[in-house]
Amino acid sequence: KSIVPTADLQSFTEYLRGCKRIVALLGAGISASSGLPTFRGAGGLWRSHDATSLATPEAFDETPGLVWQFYSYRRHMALQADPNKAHYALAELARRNEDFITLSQNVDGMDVRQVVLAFAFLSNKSLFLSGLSQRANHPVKQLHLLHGTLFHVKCTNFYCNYTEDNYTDPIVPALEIPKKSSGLNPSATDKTGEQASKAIGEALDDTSTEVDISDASNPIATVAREDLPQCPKCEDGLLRPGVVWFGEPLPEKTIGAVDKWIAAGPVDLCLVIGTSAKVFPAAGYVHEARSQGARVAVCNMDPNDTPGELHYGDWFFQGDAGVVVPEILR
Ligand code: BJW
Repeated sequence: KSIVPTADLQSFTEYLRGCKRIVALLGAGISASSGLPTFRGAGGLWRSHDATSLATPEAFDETPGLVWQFYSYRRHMALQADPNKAHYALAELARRNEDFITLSQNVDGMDVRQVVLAFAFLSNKSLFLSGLSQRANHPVKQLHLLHGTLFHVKCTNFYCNYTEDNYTDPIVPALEIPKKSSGLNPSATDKTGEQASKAIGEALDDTSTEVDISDASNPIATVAREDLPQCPKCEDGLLRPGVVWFGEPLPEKTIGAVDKWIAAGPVDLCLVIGTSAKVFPAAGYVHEARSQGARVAVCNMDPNDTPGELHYGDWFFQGDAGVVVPEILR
């Protein structure tokens, strides 16, 4: 049974059928459907820290160990998450319509150029390595990662330009997520030594045995600066995640490509999915599309999280993006 009101669904699908130029702005809510945490509201706390307070150059300067623990945890989670039905529905829309672009604020993916390389060189492995939208087979030319990716790292030394793609989990041993005691002891069981070590190996591979370090009641060790990822080129700077923090510019090429697409003609429809639309310049694209005459369709769990006010002719679809998006794009 559909959770989307029939009248809204009908008027939306009729309008969608006539649309040529469509832009979707994605936020953490779409990945929440795949089990990844959001930034604001419920789920916006990492240990006792507001997630947005860790996403700043100042936080990295002051407490690089804590900030790396936060990002290392998120890299680990993103590598294990699977795309959900919303990612697949958007990928399908992109395949049907070359004039549809997705602007993702999420960093669980990788740079478009690198996805192409990964597909060429790694074949099946790339399915594991790339981000949620890419793994749902979203055409890469139509996908723009506004806030970078967790799997790109760069040197913090102003005079060094070192960058690399890095999927190693953990990126350095000091950032390994501790395991709970498995409770298995080969000598205390009636298993053979081989059976017991296999059971222990399985238990150690099982993420459910990991300590949930996002929960502040579980203690974590302080990681010393010298144990954090170091730049192999200048051998002086720390490496940092290649994401866009507050106060930093968005990737120039990405913004250039998006601005060119926006300028190429009026946008008919703007989908705003799982984002509080509070962060600029990303949220500004909704206003820009609207100023060109686009109608706006918002999908969010929270009816109060909309980009400014909804206007006459806009739609609000309340619910889990993983359920609502495939329904409205069917
Ligand atoms: C569900 C759901 C489910 C849950 N289904 N829904 C203009 C005006 C005012 C301020 C500014 C401005 N222009 C720039 C600024 C400053 C600043 C800014 O915007 N500040 C605001 C807070 C006011 N912007 C910047 O600093 C940007 N840089 C910049 O402007 O540079 C200029 C410059 C030019 C030249 C030289 C130098 C500088 C950079 C912004 C970077 C944002 N970075 C982060 C961290 C990225 C790395 C990381 O991931 O750790 O990006 S912050 C964080 O917020 C992250 C997100 O991408 C971004 C947006 O969050 P999002 O995705 O909307 O998440 P939530 O949690 O807020 O919302 C989730 C939503 O989902 C909620 O609504 C839920 O209800 C919903 N939901 N489950 C559907 N299952």
